Order: sequence, then structure tokens, then C-alpha cells
Amino acid sequence: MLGRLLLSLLLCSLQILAECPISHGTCNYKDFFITFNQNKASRRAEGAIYFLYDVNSVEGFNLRRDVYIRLAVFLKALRKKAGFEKAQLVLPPFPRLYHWKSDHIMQDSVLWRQFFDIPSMRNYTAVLDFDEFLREIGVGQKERFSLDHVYQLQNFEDMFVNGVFTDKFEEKPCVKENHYRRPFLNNQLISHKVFSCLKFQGSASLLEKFLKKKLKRNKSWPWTMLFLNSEIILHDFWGNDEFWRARRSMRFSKTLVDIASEYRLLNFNSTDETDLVQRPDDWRLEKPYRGAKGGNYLCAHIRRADFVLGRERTTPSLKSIANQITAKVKDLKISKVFISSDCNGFEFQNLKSYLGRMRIYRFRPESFQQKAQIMDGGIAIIDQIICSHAKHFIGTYESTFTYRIYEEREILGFPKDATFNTFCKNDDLSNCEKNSVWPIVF
Ligand SMILES: Nc1nc2c(ncn2[C@@H]2O[C@H](COP(=O)(O)OP(=O)(O)O)[C@@H](O)[C@H]2O)c(=O)[nH]1
Ligand SMILES: [Mg+2]
Repeated sequence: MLGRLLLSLLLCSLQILAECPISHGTCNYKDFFITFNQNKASRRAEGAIYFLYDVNSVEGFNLRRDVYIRLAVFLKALRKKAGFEKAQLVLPPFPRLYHWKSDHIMQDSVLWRQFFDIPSMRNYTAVLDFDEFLREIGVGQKERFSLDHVYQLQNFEDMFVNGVFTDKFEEKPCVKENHYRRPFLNNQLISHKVFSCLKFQGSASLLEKFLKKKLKRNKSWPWTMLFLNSEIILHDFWGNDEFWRARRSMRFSKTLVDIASEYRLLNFNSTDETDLVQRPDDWRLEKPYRGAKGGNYLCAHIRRADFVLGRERTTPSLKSIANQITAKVKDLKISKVFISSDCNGFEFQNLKSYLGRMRIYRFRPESFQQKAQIMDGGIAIIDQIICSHAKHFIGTYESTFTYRIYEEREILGFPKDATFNTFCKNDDLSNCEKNSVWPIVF
């Protein structure tokens, strides 16, 4: 008895020194021995296979959301196949993204639940936030571990053969250092057992073919796999009912929704009930619906920063944008305008001065504490939620940020002409390039 007590005390002090690797509450002596034995290999839930993925570091938040859908649809289909029933998709923590400029707050390795409602996503398919994955395989937050197989996805040099784009893949051994110099998932603690280069051209279902082929050849099946540069994997079908199911399951975290709701109520007297939007508690209860009215304000998503320099041909000036907003609010008899933008303070003041007597709104966190809590990514999502509930929306040409707002408004049930609008380069609307219209499908 005394021996046990001493051992427990020793373990508890070890736990303080090196965080307890068993994560369901306290660390007891049994946990210690299990961990001791399995530390390096980590443990596997019966039959489980874990798919980890990452996206090219320069890609923005809203393309990352799209890549998630490709893989979620893939995983859901895969789980119906023998041997893969317990496959799980591990959500890659967000690294500090290029557009997250506030360097006075911690936002270097952000879990998905910071932004999304993970239980809602689980109603589509089996996903794990990164810390949940570590817990499941019995690895502590600060413990080193190895993934069984890391694939560096690469494009083929010759995409077309005789002018035809065909699906294909080719796996080759390669050395990590020659192809991928950063730590995996920006995490110094992750190493690999096998690293190979996988040239890949095709959609998510091609990945399934690849895995099945491997499974046939391989007796000791790797059960933790990481796919780097997963943006190379294309959608099986973009915009079909399956796409929309995965998309609808991606509801935002309650914290962000609550802040956006409060802002809507306070400034626009807008609630889900008065706006007549469709938002059942569970996305699986949503139905085809076009009756949403929205809050009595117009939302403009105005992409600046890199778009002003890199997309000069299609990006309008602030004056042109102001004139287009002015014409629209007159037409719709709306007096309030919400601006969602990555513009700087100077640009915002300029824009306001062009908009004259209109009432202009922009979301800003109410305190430093709130900013540190929701981070730059959360502010962007709150902007998106507010825009999703506006009576009328106008977005930026070829911005994935705008596209995600279109989708959200489609889910909430707005008429198409209140949503699929794009700012033109010229305020006389001449030679205007418009975003594609992808209506919701059930
Ligand atoms: N808060 C806020 N941030 C924005 C807005 N527009 C762009 N951003 C930031 O800039 C990033 C744009 O990158 P991305 O998500 O790739 O969208 P895209 O570049 O417009 O296709 C967003 O993820 C945000 O961090 C906006 O209206 N509000
Ligand atoms: Mg981008």
C-alpha cells in the first residue's frame, strides 16, 4: 500500500515535469506503465486508421475550408469500404496564416474547434481535432511521435497526355529534406517512419484507388498517414448534394455565432426569426428553402490587400465601390451598410467619406481580451456571419472569402439575386466580370 502511494507520488511529480500522456483526467500508475510500454509506438484503437493532411502553407483560410470538404467527402465514402470502416480524418491545426496580421496575439497552431462546431461536422463524418487525435493514440501534447507514412503529394509535370487530362498516380521513394523542409503540421514533435513522393492527378476517389492498391500489397497496413499538399486532390463533384452536406455540417463555433448574433441584434435589430432564415439546430434538418429576408442592411465584402496589387484588372477602386453601394442602397431603400473588409484604417476612412450620409458599420472586437479570444480568424468569420444575414450582399470577384458567404446564404435560404452579386471594376458596370453562381442542391 505504502509502495503504491510512493509510486503515485512519484508519477504525479513526473506528470508535472512532463505532462501526463494519458489524457482522460488524472494520471495513475496503470497509465504510467501503459504509456511506458507504448510511448514510442503509440496505441491504436481497434481497426482505426487515421488520415492526416496538410495544405500548402501559402493558402488562405477559405481555400483550406474547401480542401476539407474534398477530404471529408472522400472519408465518408471510404468508411463504407471493407477495412476502412474505422478511418478517421484528423483536422490540421491552422498555422499562423499570412493574413492573420495581429502579431501581439497567439495564433500559431489553432485547433478547428476555435472556429467550427466539431460535433456538427461529426454528423457528416468521423473527424478529430488534433489534440483529440493525440489523446486517442495515447501521445501527450509535448511528446514526440512518429507517423507511419507521410506522402508528399506532387503534380505531374505532364498534366495532359495527347491533349487529354487523365487521372493518374505514381508513388516513388524520396527523401524528406529534398522535398519538405518544415516540421510536419508545424509541429517539431512529429517525425515519420516512411516518407514517399506521390505524384497525383485526380479527385478524392482516385486516392481511394491508390489506398486499395496499397492495401492489397501491404500486410502491415500503416495506420497513421499524412498527406502533404492536399490541395492537389480535387473534388469528386463540386456542388452536388454530397458537397453541400459536408458544407452544411461546417457550422461555426458557438462563441463566434453568439458574438455575431449580438452585433446583429444591437445594430440592425436582426435575429434569425425576424430575418426568416432557415437554421434548425441540426443541419440534417435543413430543406430546400428560398424565403429568407435578412436584416435590414446591405453587406459589402471588399477584398483589398493583395487583391489591390495582384488583381488590378478586376479590383475596383474604393470610389467605384462606394458608387456601386450608393446605387444599390437607393434602389433597395436601405440606409445601413455593413463593411466586411481586410482594408486598413486609412482605406476604411476613405471609403466612409465617399459613402456620405449612409450609416456605415464595421465589426471590431470590443476589447483586447475579446480579440485574443477570437483571433484574426474569428473576426473574419464574424464578418462572414454578419454578411450572411444581410438583406443584400455584394462580394469581390474571385475571392474564396466571398464564395464562402455565398454558400452560407444559400444554406440560410436567400433568393439568389440577393446573394450572387459581385462588385464590378467600373462603377458604370461596363465590362463587368462576375463570380459564378453555384446554387445549393439537396
Ligand atoms: N476580417 C476580415 N478579414 C478578411 C476579409 N477579407 C479577407 N480577409 C482576410 O484575408 C484572408 C483572405 O484569404 P482567403 O481566405 O484565402 O480568401 P481570398 O484570398 O479572398 O480568396 C481571410 O482569410 C481573412 O484572414 C474581411 O472581409 N474581413
Ligand atoms: Mg487567398
